[in-house]
Amino acid sequence: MPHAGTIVVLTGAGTSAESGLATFRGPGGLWEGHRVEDVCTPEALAADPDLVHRFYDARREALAAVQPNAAHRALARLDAAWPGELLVVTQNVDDLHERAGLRRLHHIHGQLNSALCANCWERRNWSGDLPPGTICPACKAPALRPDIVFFGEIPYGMEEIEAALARADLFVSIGTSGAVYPAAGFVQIARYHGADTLELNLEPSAGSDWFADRRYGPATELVPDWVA
Ligand code: BJW
Repeated sequence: MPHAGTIVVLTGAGTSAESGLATFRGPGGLWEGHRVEDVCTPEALAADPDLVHRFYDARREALAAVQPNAAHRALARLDAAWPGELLVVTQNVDDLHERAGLRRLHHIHGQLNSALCANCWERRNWSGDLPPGTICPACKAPALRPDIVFFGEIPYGMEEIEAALARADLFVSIGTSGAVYPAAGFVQIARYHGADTLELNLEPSAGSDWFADRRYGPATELVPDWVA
């Protein structure tokens, strides 16, 4: 049971794994068939837009076929019931938290169901395929790309997130490997400012030593137990 006024929760690919979406690293991971530098950098997008757009079209299609799981639903219950401040920061580009009913949510790495104009930087909802060269309805440039934060790009909302971490009483990390910054450093920021820290994961993450409390198992069991 959460016991603090301000809670910041960080979620990663492990939160959606039991819905049927592959995680990134490890056996069976999303990048097994793709080199990360082929699909997930601005340079790769410029060099081979067809490959990158196809990769995200396939991810968007996979997302349409899956449903939120018990971990997403438990966080939505926490959101509905928690009278204090709550911010769920997700690294996931899926929309399973929203579909479970979570409202206090921030997508730090962008969203599959969104497109970004590389000319005017307007973001808009997007469903279905997004071929390279798609015209931006706002500025008319053929510059719509997946609204995804690639390596070397600045994650969304860092100022708001760092402020929330600084006043957090509790920081909880769920289903993330702790391999990608800045999210991997959130536990250190929260600790520095005096928050309690809890890791919920299938196995210890790269940053597990930073957490005061650690529980290991599937997110669909750990998260409902924690929220109950
Ligand atoms: C379960 C489970 C179950 C499984 N139940 N658990 C050197 C040092 C430090 C930093 C850098 C460096 N060189 C470069 C950098 C920066 C770079 C970085 O971190 N690189 C590292 C590789 C070292 N970062 C960036 O470039 C970022 N931008 C940046 O830093 O800008 C500068 C700046 C920052 C802040 C302010 C101002 C300026 C951008 C990073 C963008 C990451 N993008 C991706 C792709 C998104 C699109 C897509 O989905 O395709 O985001 S990479 C990928 O990794 C994706 C994820 O969100 C992210 C994290 O992955 P996640 O979620 O942790 O998944 P996995 O697969 O790694 O782990 C799954 C976990 O789940 C495991 O732990 C399992 O055990 C667990 N699990 N089943 C519970 N059932």
